[in-house]
Amino acid sequence: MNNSLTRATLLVSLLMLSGCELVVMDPSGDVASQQADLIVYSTIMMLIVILPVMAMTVFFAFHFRASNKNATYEPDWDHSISLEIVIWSVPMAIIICLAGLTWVATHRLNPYDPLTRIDETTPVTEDVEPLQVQVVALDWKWMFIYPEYKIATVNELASVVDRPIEFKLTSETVMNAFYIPAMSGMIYTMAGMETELNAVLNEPGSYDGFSANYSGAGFSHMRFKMHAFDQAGFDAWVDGVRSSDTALNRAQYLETATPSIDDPVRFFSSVEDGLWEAILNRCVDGESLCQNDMMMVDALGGGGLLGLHNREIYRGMCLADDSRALLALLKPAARDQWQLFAEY
Ligand SMILES: [Cu+2]
Repeated sequence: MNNSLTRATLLVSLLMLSGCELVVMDPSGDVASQQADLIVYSTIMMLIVILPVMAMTVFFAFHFRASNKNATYEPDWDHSISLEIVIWSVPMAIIICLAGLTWVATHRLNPYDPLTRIDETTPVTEDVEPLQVQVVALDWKWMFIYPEYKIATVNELASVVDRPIEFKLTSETVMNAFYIPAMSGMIYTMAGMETELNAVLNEPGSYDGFSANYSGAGFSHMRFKMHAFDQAGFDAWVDGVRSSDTALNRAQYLETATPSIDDPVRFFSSVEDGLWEAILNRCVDGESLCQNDMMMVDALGGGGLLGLHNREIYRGMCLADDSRALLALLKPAARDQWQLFAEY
């Protein structure tokens, strides 16, 4: 009874493990398949050490067992140059190879770099425009803004097969990790910061996406579907989103951003201008000082205790989409200097 239970548990966990491997090891996006290759090559390389060690463990335990009188007993043996050479050179060679492989792969797959190829045989040509998607991790749902189409969704993402996608990501509150295993590795989202991911999906289908970084009560429901359509399917999807009767303005954003668990898919027919910059700079409510303006205030002498009075002066003046407007107002002559400073 106990034995069959153990066996059943083992079988179930093996089946579950094979389920995980299917997506990660057989993905539908070029970036993820290169990452899967890296996992395979590294594993094979490490097995060069692991397999002989495991085999030798069994062999030594068996060969030098107490009852085997044929095994030579050498209690005073202490050093062997040839053994030392094998023990040190093989792992060192493997580490050098692993390091080289990882170095090349991580630089080639840098998520901030635009894609250079769509798949193994197709390079990205100059006329290919990546699909822009702005991602906001909310408590506990995902918001996706399509600046090119001026639409937005919650908990549903769509793309065109073989069209590179350029994600810009941020979070409204705590850290999350944006992860679509079929497409690429995960990338963190953090409030007040913009991370980036370049990826592509090469096969039509519907893929799972979720947060891979624990973020509180509704975390386990922070899931969405990513669709990869052909161009016609994508256009139809965009039309579907456009036919929604809700527009995404600042008030609507703040309402959507209130914590909620297990949210349905939502569509927004339009997106207010400058919303992404306001989200990124944490001033959607129009009350808070935008972070880029705050940084500028700091550059102008600081907003600490001594500069507290500045807050009232700056309130309402700063617009996220023109961070230099305030400076121009305060110090017109410094505007060009700031430009230099920003470039530096
Ligand atoms: Cu970590």
